[in-house]
Amino acid sequence: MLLNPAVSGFHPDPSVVRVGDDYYLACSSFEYFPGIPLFHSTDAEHWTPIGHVVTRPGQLALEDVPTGGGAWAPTIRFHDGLFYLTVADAMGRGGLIFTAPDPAGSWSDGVVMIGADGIDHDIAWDDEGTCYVTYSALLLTGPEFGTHLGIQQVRMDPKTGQALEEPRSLWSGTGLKFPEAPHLYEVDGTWYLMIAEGGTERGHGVSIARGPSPEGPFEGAPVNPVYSHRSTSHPVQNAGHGDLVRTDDGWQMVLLGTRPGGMSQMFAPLGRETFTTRVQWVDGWPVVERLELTADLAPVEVRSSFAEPLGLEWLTIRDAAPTWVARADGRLTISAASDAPAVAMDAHRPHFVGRRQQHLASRCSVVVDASAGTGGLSVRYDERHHYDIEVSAGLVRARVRLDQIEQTWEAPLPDGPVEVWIATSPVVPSPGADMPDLVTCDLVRLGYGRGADAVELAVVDGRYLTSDVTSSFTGRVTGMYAASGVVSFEGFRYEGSDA
Ligand code: 6LW
Repeated sequence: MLLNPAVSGFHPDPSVVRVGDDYYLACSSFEYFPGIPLFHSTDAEHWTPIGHVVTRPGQLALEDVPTGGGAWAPTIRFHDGLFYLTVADAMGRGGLIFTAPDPAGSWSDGVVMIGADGIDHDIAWDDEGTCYVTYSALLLTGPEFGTHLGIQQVRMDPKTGQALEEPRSLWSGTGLKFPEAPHLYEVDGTWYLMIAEGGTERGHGVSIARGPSPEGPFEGAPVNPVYSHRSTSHPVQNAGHGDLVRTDDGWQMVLLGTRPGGMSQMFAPLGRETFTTRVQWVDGWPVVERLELTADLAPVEVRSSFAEPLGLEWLTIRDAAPTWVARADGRLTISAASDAPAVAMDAHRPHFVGRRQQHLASRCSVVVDASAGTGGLSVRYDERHHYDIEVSAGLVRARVRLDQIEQTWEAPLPDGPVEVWIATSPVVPSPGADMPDLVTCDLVRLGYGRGADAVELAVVDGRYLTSDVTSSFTGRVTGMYAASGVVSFEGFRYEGSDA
């Protein structure tokens, strides 16, 4: 049984490549910086973070990207001694090609593709070295915003990003909605065009066609989708958006999926994560094994002392050059923006440093010194959907922000540093429970103080902080922020468990 999730927490749209004995995997990162996380593995099962493609300002147009936009659906490939990564900077720079000699970085500034308008760009070469870019022609600019022209392809000069012909339409699935995530492979002389269709929600699936050349003509598999969890009660839903890789023991598919909670399996707190499963080839078509969740994932505890530079898990929002965060004496100091809104986490670019929630049961805690400002911990999906626990002189405040709706709970505090925490616990449907308790995914607890002095200020339904409800389709990210003045943080701890 393969380890699943392969990469937990908000890590959608995985793409994988093998080079020699090494495997590399890349995921989407939307408005977060650093962008496009990369993982390495020597067995295509255990993945270690090695860096990001986007590590400098200008590689993505992050600063003003609307919610839901940013880095979407990378494809990672290796050709002629160079790694290539194509991605759509959705509602930002558009389709991009990055290159690097070593995937751990650094990556190029990115060339904008011209003449291949859409998302989910795949890049492939035939034996003569002709480069093909195949993509989902969803138009995200201009008057035709939102129009979907199906799967298209162009021959391209990958150095300049210039398409060498007008887009040609290719096989676009069985007619389900949103044909997307195309990948092109040559397997023993036959070309395969694999796509996702059915939409990235519960109807998601993987379909495939084959043909004699990278340009087709393509003929769909006798049974498509070749993989989907739609209309099943599998604990992983939304399964789709796959990429294939040949391993020493056969083939594997990496794909995205969610882990929704509650009886209706409607709400997935962590967003779309990366899973993997084995693939056999029968009569020239892939037969995909049903993926299994790994039952015995060990609990995790990560302490960040801030004595060392911040690790690869830390993220900022729409800010590739944060000048407002500093480290000294084992503390992280965040200075608030002078123009921060009354609710700081409502800002488009809040002064926030956070990490993904990667387990269904989780707890983040940190000691806050708010003697020179106001700040705390927030778990967010986006600027319109977040739960905060905030400290200011003599006061601690829990807040739920759900679009225009806001509720707060307050308690007086003695002055001085205080530990605040945000904990999540999955809700297991039980007999006699009220309907809301049967359909929700988890509870989010916001509180302060330690041990016997711990005070739970609010317990909130977690379903409102899922991509099924929010404006974004990312995942939960929890971290520290400043709302006014200068706030310092010590001893951040993330604990997680899926048991
Ligand atoms: C991704 C596309 C998708 O580009 O969501 O709806 C986009 N499906 O495949 C962002 O993850």
